Amino acid sequence: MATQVGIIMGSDSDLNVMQAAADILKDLEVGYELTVVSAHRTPLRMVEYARQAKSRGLKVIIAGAGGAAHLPGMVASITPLPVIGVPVKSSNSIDGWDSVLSILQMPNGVPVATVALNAAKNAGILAAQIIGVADEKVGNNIQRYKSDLEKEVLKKVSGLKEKGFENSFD
Ligand code: RP5
Repeated sequence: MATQVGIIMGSDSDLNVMQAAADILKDLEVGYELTVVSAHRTPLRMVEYARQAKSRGLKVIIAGAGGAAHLPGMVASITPLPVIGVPVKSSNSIDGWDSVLSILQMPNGVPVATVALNAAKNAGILAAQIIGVADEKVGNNIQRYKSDLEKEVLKKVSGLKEKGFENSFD
């Protein structure tokens, strides 16, 4: 399976959150790589990673960081690839808000598709959806994933009915 998504994070302490992106990409049969790239501690590695990402064959980058989270935005400023940012509620974070705002509030011209706090799973799904536009197998896997979600909810609807909660809709 070709590696199409690069998952990077500011520290290995982000892995407990970022693992969810790797897990869902595996489920959706999207090839990924995962490593630590720190905007503040390894700025030259960050520049090189971003510069080489497209020529190495990546299609999407998922970047997670906590606190003063500059990694997703800086990578997006260098690469032409779409960057999905995952704000991480880290040990140096003030309730996650610093990370959310650092990743979300990008200037015009340099977008980062920011998911919810710690929502690495959604970042993985979004990356797969982007890949799935041109990759039929991945696109079909996304369709299946969505229909499984629907089935799960409908099971919950039946569960509520079985408990005696009625509605006039179904
Ligand atoms: C950020 O600082 C990292 O992304 C991480 O969320 C946070 C803390 O890093 P460590 O001190 O745990 O390495 O740059």
